[in-house]
Amino acid sequence: MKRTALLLAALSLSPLTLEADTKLVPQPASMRVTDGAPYLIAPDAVIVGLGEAGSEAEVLAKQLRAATGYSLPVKNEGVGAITLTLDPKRADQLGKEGYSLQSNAGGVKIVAASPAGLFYGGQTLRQLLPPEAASPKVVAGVKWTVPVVSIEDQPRMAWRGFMLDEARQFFGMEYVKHLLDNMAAHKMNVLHWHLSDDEGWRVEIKSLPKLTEIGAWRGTECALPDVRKENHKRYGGFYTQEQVREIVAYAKERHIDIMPEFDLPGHARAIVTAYPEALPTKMGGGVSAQGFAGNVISPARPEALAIVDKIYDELAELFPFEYIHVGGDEVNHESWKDCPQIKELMEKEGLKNLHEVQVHFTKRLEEVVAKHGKKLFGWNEIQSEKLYRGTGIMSWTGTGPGYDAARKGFPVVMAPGPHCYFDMGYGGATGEPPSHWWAGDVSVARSYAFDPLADGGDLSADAKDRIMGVQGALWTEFVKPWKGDLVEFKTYGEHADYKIWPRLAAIAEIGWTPQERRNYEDFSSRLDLDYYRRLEANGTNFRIPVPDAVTLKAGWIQIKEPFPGADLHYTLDGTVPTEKSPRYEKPFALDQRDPARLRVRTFIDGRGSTMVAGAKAEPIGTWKEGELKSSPASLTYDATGNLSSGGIWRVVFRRTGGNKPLRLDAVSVTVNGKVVAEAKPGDLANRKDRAIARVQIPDLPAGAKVMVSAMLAAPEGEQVKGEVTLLKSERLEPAVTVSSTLGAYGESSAAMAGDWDDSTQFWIASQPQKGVLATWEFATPLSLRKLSVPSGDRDGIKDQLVGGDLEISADGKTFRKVASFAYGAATVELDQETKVKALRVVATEDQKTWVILRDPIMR
Ligand code: TNX
Repeated sequence: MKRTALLLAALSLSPLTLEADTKLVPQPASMRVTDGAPYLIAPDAVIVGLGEAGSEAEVLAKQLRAATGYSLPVKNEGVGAITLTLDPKRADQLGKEGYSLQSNAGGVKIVAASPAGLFYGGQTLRQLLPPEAASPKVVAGVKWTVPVVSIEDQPRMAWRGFMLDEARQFFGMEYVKHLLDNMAAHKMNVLHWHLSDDEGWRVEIKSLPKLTEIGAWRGTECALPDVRKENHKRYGGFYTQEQVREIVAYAKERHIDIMPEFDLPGHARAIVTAYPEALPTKMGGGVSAQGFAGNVISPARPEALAIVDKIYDELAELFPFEYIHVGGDEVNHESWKDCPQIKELMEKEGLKNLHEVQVHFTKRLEEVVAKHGKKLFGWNEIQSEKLYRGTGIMSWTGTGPGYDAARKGFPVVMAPGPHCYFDMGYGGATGEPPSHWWAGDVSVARSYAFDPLADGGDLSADAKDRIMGVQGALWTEFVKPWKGDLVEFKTYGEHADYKIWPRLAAIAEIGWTPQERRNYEDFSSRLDLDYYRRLEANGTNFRIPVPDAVTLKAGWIQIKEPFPGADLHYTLDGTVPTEKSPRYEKPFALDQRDPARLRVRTFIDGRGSTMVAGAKAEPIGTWKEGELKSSPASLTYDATGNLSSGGIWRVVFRRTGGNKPLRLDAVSVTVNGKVVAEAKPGDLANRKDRAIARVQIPDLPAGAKVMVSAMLAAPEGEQVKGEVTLLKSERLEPAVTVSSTLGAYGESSAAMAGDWDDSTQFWIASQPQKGVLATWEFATPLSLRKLSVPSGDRDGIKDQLVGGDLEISADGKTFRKVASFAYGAATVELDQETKVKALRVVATEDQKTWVILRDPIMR
């Protein structure tokens, strides 16, 4: 309520809202904007929907009535101020979902070859109106103007999807409708509804009542246990069949298809808790990626198959869309390995391994859905040459599995984690809510940078055509009410909105806009105040963007605004900026203050963003081609104002041109002419395209003049140029010895998991058995609050430890467990400062892959 009041106050003051808006998201395929008197919707305007366009005209009228409060009657003939025409003859030109929209002072004409096209034309019209047009309630005092434009538009890709995980959390009818509204406004057309997983089952199945009686509820008083220490007594919910039909119809009106997912045969703990007879008759071992044992149904057991068939019979009735998603990801095949029934099945069907058992199960489901006239979709793990070529493959572990499937003849949707998973953090700010981390930070820019067809160069035209589109995804393990220092979510939906918007706008544009019309600078200029006010007007709790870059250059602070005219406020003493803090207008001199204590936030209509802490140093200098020789040359740079406080710093010499290697022999730092730090040989690292020195800097006196000198050579050729930057370390980097009895791959070694160089790692060149993998012993005991040991490839999910513990020791002898590995890391926040002399990583399961261990992050 309070927020709405503030919003309205702000809107009535803002001149921006009286202006016509031509910044559309997604960007249309072609648009011409002409100067000229806009069209102003009059209170007595009539909307005409010729012939079959009538129902689309009614949908648009309903949306426009809500905000304008005008009656906007819909007629089937004559001329109206807004006219919708269905013209199948334009199909060649406009495609299945395209439209043309012409506006001038006299009104707006939308033409399309299909109802979907008319609908999208209507959504464009709403975006051409002031932001208040998105309000579900009447907003008085707005001039409902439409600029003069001529648009011809149609989508690049047929599948523009989003997946919501409602198994881990339950959002309910109102939230799903709200999500569908926003998806439709962004011209998205598939909601992939993840409705069952280890933590819950969410749809009434009349022939299997226990699925919802038992499977929809978890907590300390339920059969399905509590997860992630949420401490629920009884948490959950489900959709009745009637409610599902209501959602499907609501989506249909917005030209969105709903693809339900019931994850099988793994991720099935909710199902097997309700119906244990679906489990293997004899359980094998192992745990799933999320650490659950016994969450896989048995494809060899008649009771299990009967349950699956009943589920699919009712699903097929409920969901009219041509695809049903089987899941099929992250199946712990180990749980099948001891079951006599499965062995029997393998023998009978000639299945060579447990993956083939899953393929056999998937093939059977293909037949089940075919009986209902439908096709299957699944996560990329289901893929096999043996599957029907109508089965869709959803590529999530990267794009490789998607290209591979397209090459082999399967329809594909691309949803690679590093671009499409909104359960990852946005990055670039402090105070962000908890999130997954296995795919790295997924900034809006990183989402936007994805092109589903980019690396498919070697694909035939046919194979390329099989890549139907792109999909964003929100997994919801961490999506729940949450109160941080800077942002707060009172409901599950508020948190979901925060993680979805504006990242889903980036995905929408990938799917809709021709690749050659896409460009991030332009996109972010369209995610402006008006864009966010559209989201705000319908109650969407989007994430307010923080500045893209806060940089320090020669003692000056420069802040790059996240969108034109953003309201940025900062402090210089480490306190949290409010709207009363100084407003950033232009670059300012830091004047010896510590850049690490700079804080910046963005404000929109009284609401503040998370925070950028500290400034990133711009290069303190460069060297030109020819400046380096085969023998070391001496380079000296003024770092005053940049190297600004004591601690561990890295001096990074980065190559920006040429491809010859660098060799760094020495680095020293002087303060007021006196040497205060020198890099020791072990502190110098020469990488392919950079050389790095690590130096320990003492506290600096005020006003100190700081110089950095280096001996740098280009032994194989002088044709290299580059730049020099200073980076302050945010973590502890103590002297440590890492030991392991396991062999390392290639040039890696155990020591590389404690060399404080993020580009190296300890890569264990075998599948480790249960037991200690590595031990870190510190030269002197540390006092720690936070500790995390990452495992797996830095940029992906390769070679993560699955089933393992992190243990610490005060004396280096007796260890105690403090965290388990999940999604590639073991992380713990200790209740109090804790003495740690050593730590170690222990595998609690035999591993199925090689394992990578990296530098611990300690504070
Ligand atoms: C992997 S993506 C999963 C989900 C998790 C997600 C977290 C996929 C098919 N499986 O079960 O929620 O990672 O990012």
